[in-house]
Amino acid sequence: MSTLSPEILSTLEEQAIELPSWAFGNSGTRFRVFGTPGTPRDVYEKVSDAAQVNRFTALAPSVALHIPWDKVDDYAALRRHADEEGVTLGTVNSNTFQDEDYKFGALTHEDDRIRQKAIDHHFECIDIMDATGSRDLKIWLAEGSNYPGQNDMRARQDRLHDSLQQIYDRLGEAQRLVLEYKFFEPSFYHTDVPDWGTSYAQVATLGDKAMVCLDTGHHAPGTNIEFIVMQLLRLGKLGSFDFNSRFYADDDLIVGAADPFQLFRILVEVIRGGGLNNPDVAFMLDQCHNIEAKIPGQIRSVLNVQEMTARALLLDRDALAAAQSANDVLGAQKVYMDAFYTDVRPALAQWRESRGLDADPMAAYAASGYQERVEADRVGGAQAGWGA
Ligand code: PSV
Ligand code: MN
Repeated sequence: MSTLSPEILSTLEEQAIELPSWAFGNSGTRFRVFGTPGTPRDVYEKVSDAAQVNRFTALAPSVALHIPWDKVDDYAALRRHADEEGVTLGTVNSNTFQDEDYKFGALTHEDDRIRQKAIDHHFECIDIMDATGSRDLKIWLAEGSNYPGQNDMRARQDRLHDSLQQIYDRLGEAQRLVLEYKFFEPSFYHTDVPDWGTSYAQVATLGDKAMVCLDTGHHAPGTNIEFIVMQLLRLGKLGSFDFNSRFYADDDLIVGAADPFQLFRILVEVIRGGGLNNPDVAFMLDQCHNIEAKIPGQIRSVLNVQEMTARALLLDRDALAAAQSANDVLGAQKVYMDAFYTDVRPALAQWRESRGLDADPMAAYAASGYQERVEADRVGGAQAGWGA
């Protein structure tokens, strides 16, 4: 008998996880970016690679773009290409961290010319969203300062609000802005949007179409991320996840690799707060594959999210509620851990086959010949990468 009920399976069937276009390009550290045969040279090839992940998992129907990395002349043509590959174009990520002008800030910059340039970049992103049919504009800001006293932090918050308001006012009816926070890096003393509270405070003043983006790698070690998930869902402001995992800093490793139990705890709160398969709460990956193969790295990632969602759905909420209201500490913990320790992989493999998918998407991709084909075809040109 399957460990997963028909109700759980039909919930899982709805799951959708957006892939980042940059995961298919080369990436690395400041020490070295290693090239890989077959790496896409442009966004068309990135979209084709992303489509492979969806083909073998039915979990990843959309691809997030990064501007200007994925800029093209004809977005209608890119949209058609995505459509032919069976995916859609998703979140548009802005970029205010690679231009000389942004050395001391962008949306918070005290020079009006530079701040306007950063605002205009977001207007351009919204124009692109109109052409691609994307709903979400994701804003992650690198700005902050490196030394105490370097900047007036308060004035920067005020300018940030003003900039975000101008961007927000440009959004279409069905479009949203999600503001991502990160506690440090590249700024080392203060960051203008360092935590969920700051992101929440900024988006709350903008309006209903502005939400918080929670990147799981953007917290200090030991942070109780599931508490933040609970609170943002409670406040109706959790707009999206950037899933990945970390050992030390913003490692952007495969989600569920460093701490599978943390992923379970997060998904338990997502389900508790009504955030699963809820269009208001977008699931995305934000990862880089510095040394492992990229397409299988993304396949592994979406499967990890699916497997942990299945375990979280197995949680016996009635038994947990009974133990909680009896203050049965050990009983509650047993119910919680029983779900976490249930191996759902055989049941998911069986279910995949019943839906016409391969039981083992990793093996099926490896046997498909796609990798060999792109390695042979993608000769010449400049390989795409994070930051280019
Ligand atoms: C930089 O830390 C970062 O990883 C953010 O998490 C963004 O979501 C991503 O880059 C894309 O800009
Ligand atoms: Mn992110």
